[in-house]
Amino acid sequence: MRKYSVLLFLTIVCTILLTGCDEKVEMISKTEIKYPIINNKSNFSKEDKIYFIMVDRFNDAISENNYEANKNVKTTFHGGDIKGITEKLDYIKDLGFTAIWITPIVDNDRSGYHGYWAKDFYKIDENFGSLEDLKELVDEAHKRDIKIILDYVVNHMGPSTTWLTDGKHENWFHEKKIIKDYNNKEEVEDGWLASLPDLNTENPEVREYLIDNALWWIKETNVDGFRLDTVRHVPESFWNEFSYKIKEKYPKFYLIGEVWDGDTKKLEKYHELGLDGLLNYSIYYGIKDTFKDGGFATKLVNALNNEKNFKNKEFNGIFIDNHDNPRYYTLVKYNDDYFKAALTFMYSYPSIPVVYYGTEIPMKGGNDPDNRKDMMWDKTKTSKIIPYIKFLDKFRDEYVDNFELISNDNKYIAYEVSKNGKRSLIISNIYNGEKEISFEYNAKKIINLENGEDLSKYISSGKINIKMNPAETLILGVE
Ligand SMILES: [Ca+2]
Ligand SMILES: [Ca+2]
Ligand SMILES: [Ca+2]
Repeated sequence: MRKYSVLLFLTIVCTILLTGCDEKVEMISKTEIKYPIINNKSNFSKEDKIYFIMVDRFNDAISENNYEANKNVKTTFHGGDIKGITEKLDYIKDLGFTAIWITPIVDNDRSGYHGYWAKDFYKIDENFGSLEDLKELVDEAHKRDIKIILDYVVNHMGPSTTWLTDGKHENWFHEKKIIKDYNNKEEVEDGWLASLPDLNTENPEVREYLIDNALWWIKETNVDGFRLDTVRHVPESFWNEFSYKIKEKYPKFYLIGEVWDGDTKKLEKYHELGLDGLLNYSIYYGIKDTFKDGGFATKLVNALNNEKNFKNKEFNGIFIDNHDNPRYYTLVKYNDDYFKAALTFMYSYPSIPVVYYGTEIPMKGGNDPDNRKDMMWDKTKTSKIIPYIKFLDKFRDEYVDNFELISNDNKYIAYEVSKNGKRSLIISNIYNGEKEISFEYNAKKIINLENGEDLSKYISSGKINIKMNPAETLILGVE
């Protein structure tokens, strides 16, 4: 009798275990790369210039949707909305931009004014407007030859997502373990970014959900690209499948990833998985360690050397600041010359310039959230940087296709850009004092493109010999 009970017990246990095994979803490998790579065919190129907008902080067109807005609190909604962007399309067009990247617009947690704390992947946050508003933005932008890029987050959801506890999303999240060691790949991919529930993208259900959702946004709204958030926190096999499934249906769709790392080899790896471009943190560090009082041109030169690791750098985004880093104007302590030097380099480099809203006025701001202040519209009437950005925009269209480093020491950098046989030489004095600069260069005539002044007297026997003002940048037309 006792023996019989034991047998019965074992049979039941085995049955449960076996059934359990049968029903258990098999997780997808994190590293297996099995989908073809079909990137580099998007409708973006180095002819594009992207204007980057934090939706909540740009323009408040409708006060009726300011549900959670409180302008006195830096870390909650301020009232900016999708219609507010549509209203300003002519302003953005006039600055020369061909595309706009907007921070995520999906329904967020209460204080997720920035959009990166998703609550519902299929709904637009009530503070930002409606799906109709987004469709209208895309249509109106397209009428003006402006493309729209949505910010898309698959790594995590907002801290208070109900999916953690609703019983319907078993195995949808990685175990709560906050990332501490950012050099440990497994921890970076599976751990939680601070308090953010980390989606288990190895679960085929989660993966299918996210890919379906991404395709749904493209189909519904006709947007032109995604800026992919927190790419290095999601396994490689995900990006390979995600890119393929989007490009299989929409080969012209543009995917640009945020991999917060200055190592171009690491960035290029994601390009090889199927993304078109990366936000270039290597060049960003090079720019910010060069164009400032006490900067060294060698920092940017080193970054330029590391560009060899990119196969298609023209699809990368190049930037001087963003919503995660201090505004450049603050970084250089409001020195207009260094600020212009950095802007000039960004507009001269043959990747895609990505300009953070407010750069053109120029706005100040330290670390997050100080770098996310409301756009100061009154300043657009008096800003001296707006004409400079318009000048750089035309300059880029006319001269920027090829790029070559010509000469440098620690305290100056000279580089040449050219397009359709037109050449321009750009010299930046990094030293915050007058500096004699001399280097070999082949030219008959040099003209200051900003004011038309002929500077050919500084050419002699195959060399340029010029005394430059503190932190000065010269943009020269060359014959
Ligand atoms: Ca509003
Ligand atoms: Ca909400
Ligand atoms: Ca993750």
